[in-house]
Amino acid sequence: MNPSTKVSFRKGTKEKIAILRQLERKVLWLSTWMIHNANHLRVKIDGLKVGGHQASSASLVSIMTLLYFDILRPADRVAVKPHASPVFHSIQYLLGIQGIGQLENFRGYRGAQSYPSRTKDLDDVDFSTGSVGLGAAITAFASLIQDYVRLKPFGKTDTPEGRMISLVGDAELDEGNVYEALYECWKHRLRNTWWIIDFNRQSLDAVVSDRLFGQIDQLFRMMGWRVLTLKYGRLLEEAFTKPGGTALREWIDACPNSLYSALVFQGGEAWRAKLEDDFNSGHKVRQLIGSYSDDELHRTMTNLAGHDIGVLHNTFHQLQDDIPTCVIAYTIKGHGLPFAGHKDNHSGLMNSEQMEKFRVQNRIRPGCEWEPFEGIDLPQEKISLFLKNVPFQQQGSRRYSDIKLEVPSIPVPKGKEILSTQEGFGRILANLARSKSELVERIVTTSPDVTVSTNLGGWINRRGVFSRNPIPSSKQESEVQSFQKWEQKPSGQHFELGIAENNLFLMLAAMGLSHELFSKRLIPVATIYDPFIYRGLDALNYACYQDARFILAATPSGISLAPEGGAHQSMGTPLVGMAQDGLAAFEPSYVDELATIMEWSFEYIQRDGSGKNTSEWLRDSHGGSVYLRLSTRPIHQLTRNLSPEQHTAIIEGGYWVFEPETGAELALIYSGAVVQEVTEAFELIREDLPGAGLLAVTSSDRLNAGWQAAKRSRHHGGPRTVSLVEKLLEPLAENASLVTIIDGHPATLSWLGGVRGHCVESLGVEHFGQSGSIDDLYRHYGLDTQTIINACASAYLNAFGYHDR
Ligand SMILES: Cc1ncc(C[n+]2csc(CCOP(=O)(O)OP(=O)(O)O)c2C)c(N)n1
Ligand SMILES: [Mg+2]
Repeated sequence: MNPSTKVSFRKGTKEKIAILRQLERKVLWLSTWMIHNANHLRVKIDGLKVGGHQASSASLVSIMTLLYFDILRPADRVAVKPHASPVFHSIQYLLGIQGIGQLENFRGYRGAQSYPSRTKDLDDVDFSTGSVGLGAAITAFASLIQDYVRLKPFGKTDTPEGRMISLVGDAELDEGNVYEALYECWKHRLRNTWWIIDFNRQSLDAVVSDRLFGQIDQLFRMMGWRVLTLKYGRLLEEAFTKPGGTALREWIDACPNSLYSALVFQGGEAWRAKLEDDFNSGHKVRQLIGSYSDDELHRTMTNLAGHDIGVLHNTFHQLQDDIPTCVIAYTIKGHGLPFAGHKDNHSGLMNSEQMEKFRVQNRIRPGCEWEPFEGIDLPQEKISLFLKNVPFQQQGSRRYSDIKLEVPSIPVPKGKEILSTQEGFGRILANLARSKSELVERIVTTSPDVTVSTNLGGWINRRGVFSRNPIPSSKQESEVQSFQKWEQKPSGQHFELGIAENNLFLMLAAMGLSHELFSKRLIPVATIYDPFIYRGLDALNYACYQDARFILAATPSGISLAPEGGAHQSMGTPLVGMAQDGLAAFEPSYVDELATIMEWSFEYIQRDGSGKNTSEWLRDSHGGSVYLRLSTRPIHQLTRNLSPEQHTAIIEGGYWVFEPETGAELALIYSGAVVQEVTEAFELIREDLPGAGLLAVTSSDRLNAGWQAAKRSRHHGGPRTVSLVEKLLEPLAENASLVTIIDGHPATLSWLGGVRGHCVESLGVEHFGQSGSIDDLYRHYGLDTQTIINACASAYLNAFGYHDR
């Protein structure tokens, strides 16, 4: 389909376009004023600039005006380019969804956010944006999830499908994750997705390369997208039909981006001078431009399609099918503002004089700057009525919720005495696959090409791989003996992804918001190799920031994967788990601990602040996502029945495996797969120090969070809460020593020394990369039994003043 840029409208449409043009001007005014107000008129407290992006916002005003006031339907979901946040909030304000106080307080504490935020803004943000590229890609994954949900019995509905729309800055296309997403989503036959590229040919630092345009076009087409390029507005199209028009068009097409930008900034006189330079007197172009005043010439030469409501209207109304569509809309950064086209305008702010001129130009009376109808040339009732009937608005709230699904009890897998936590995880899921409950129906697993090696095979053999259309295996395929029976069907409950970890986290973001976007809750469970969390870290952070809910099982982890490869050893991930907001991190040693944690996780990821919770002062009532750091190291499992108190302690972060005697002078504290060496060392140490304690930390993250929260509560005069870790360490002598051990960075557990001022020796991994057996590596990196004993001796001696503390 080629969009027709010839614009002729019926009477009703003409009226609508006239109203949209008024709103376009209003939105430009409000977004520009909002930034000006925040920077120049609000009381400055700390002398910092507030910032905001007037030019970047202006670039998208026409497109967003058309979309929000005419094209969008309630089921559509939009990711708005981060720097167009003021445009978004202005539109929401005119639609009555955003308060004036929020606009006045743009970028202020609890005001409208710098970048659209699902969690911090009060208006109707569908997807947060900020880290460029991620907002572009998430809509594609959301579209896949929309299909997934609607094909399941629990998601069947007659309501229309939504279109997942990204408003993308052109420089965002430099981000690799965009292409990873395009490729992945092509594999899954993406539909109902529009990416609208704000093609202003400027990034933050510079004007972009002229050669870029053709590449973008081809890239999208290669991935099965329809590409619509909207270059010229109707004034230019009209000019092209006149004598000299073809030559003018060729001149513009050949004009380097940097020259075009400079002329946009310089205005009518400069356009004329340059064109007169390039065309001899007597040339038809000379006659053509001679028919325009300087102002008219400037208006015509800057009349790009991305600022022409008529052309945009025509284009978007033609998009009625579900083919993924990339619209490359030519725009001007700063369009309609004094620094339009200036190459350094990204963070440019209009000064007070320019703003005053702009106010007069918009017919805004002083003191009426926030008035929604001020300066509008049409009767107020007409605009009010139009706004009331905007299709996007008709449904009321577009943020859904879904019921909480009851969690079945998760028994500890039986039948094997020696088991790794990774294998235990696989068995727990395989057992769930055999069971029946609504929660299990809602589980959707996903993995970036490490499905088999992270033990999801058993689950998939029973539940199948998701595909929009059933894909039967050929006779030959069926005859090949394999443990993996991957049936591909619409009822499948596993989303198989290619290797790119960014895609995994964007997929989790989309899956984990399904209850709010599509009104049906999913229970996403993903697996990844622990070290590759780093590869997708920004996307993980992005998912958590949006409050998406999921369980991430990362395995193998640490150096305990041993011969499998030094390069894959992860040591910093426990710290990632502790530091990541919205993610509760666990590192169990035994599979019974893991079963306890998983049962709790299935419920925790569904919390929303409304239910009762066990400990008011953690983030427990709100809930979040869960990170399980698992190991491939086989561990001799304990035969024990955990008490309810132990269950609680495992969730809160730790429990004494051997309680210390009151006044004990030493405690060994460990997490995860090192339990074997620690237990051996502990048995030997107890011969000399029978009162010593052995503490299992199942979640340094939650143990620490509980401690921080209790301190905060006490500092702020709240309840005199004592945290679990403070209680746990209470029996120890004041001068006792702690020896902490983890197959990860030692800082993960060293903070425990600060709880009661104990001396601490922390063992862990600070360097990595050597392959070998577990024994070799534990010796090499100092996690073996002997090193633990030595550390205990040294800590003990330290505590009694034999060494310097
Ligand atoms: C991942 C990431 N890197 C860098 C930035 C800083 N940054 C913000 S906007 C921008 C350039 C944006 O250019 P473009 O996408 O073309 O938007 P425009 O302002 O031109 O509309 C950069 C580098 C960011 N927000 N996110
Ligand atoms: Mg740009």
